[in-house]
Amino acid sequence: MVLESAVTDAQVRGAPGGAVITLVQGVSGRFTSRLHSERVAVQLGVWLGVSFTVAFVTGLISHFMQHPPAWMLWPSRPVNLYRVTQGVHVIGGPATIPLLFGKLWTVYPKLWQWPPFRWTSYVLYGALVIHVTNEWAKVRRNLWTAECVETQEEPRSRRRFLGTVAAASGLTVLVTVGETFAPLSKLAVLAPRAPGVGPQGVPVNRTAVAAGVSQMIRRPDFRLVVTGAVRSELSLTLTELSGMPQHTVRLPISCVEGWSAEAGWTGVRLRDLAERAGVVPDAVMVVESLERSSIYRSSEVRAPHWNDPLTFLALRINGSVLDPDHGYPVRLIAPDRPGVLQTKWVTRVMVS
Ligand SMILES: Nc1nc2c(c(=O)[nH]1)N[C@H]1C(S)=C(S)[C@@H](COP(=O)(O)O)O[C@H]1N2
Ligand SMILES: [Mo]
Repeated sequence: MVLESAVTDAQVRGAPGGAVITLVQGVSGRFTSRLHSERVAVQLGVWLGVSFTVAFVTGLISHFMQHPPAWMLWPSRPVNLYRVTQGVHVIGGPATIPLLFGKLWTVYPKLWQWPPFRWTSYVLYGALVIHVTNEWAKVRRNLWTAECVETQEEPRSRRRFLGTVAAASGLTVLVTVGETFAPLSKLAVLAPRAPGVGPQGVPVNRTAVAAGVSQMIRRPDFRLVVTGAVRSELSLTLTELSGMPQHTVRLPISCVEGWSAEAGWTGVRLRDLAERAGVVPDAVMVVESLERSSIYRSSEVRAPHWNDPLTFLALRINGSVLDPDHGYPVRLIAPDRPGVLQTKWVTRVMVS
């Protein structure tokens, strides 16, 4: 949980940032290494520009998927979109650090200009754009023009340096990517969770005990209620819910922490429940958990998602009844959606 909010925060604040904006320019006489050069700085700058752009855009996607303004309707397809954008966001973050250190070292003479205050990712990215615009002449001179000065430094040491930075970056990807790419899960020493590790082969962030629901979810008078702006309110026992048409789908849980894990989910389509209750097509549904106090105890399901035939109130995972930690007796599972919005221990659907 701590990690989870840290990740979300970092997305918004754009760590590990401030440094880049001050990085610039050339060589001061006191710094003798040929790697304190404009050319190396430009090459690393291009890599950094790409990785910052990717981090910024995927961070915005995650932020607005979790907290969409009223006018914003996220698509429910492709089903793995969020899994990919958030995987890239979290796994790409650490990979940027070696690039950043490489560039910091290259422009070391300028380092004392480090800003003494914190940037938001927006300010940071805006500043980065200004920086790149300012430095554009150098980029052109060093990357694309024939006058490109191989004599400026010994090319072999430059290549070795850039190679080392790239390798360090690649290594951090290698030891994280297993959190979402199962074949490399054994290498995922930097990952908070690994696919396949957890009850029923799927990782868990918040257990039923931690959420304080382990007694409530076993009560024989459990009901799933569909209420609010409906033609006829529903109040279904577990037996009635299992008596409705059951479907199976393979969908991932894609946590904002960057890990993701796919599973087979079986249950009732949310749109079948909506139809039975008589819900208007553009209604907003709020799925509520038995969990009492948590920011993840409910989540909003807007029309593109609840109309999607892949959006379920799931009763089973990989063929067996949900483990308490996966949301027994009922949990939401929907395509292209952050894990934080895949509400567990669902007992009520409020329609508005
Ligand atoms: N009620 C409730 N639902 C919740 C959570 C929670 O803390 N409470 N955690 C969410 C988060 S952050 C994730 S990543 C997924 C994880 O689902 P899993 O534990 O089945 O893998 O559940 C989501 N659903
Ligand atoms: Mo999550």
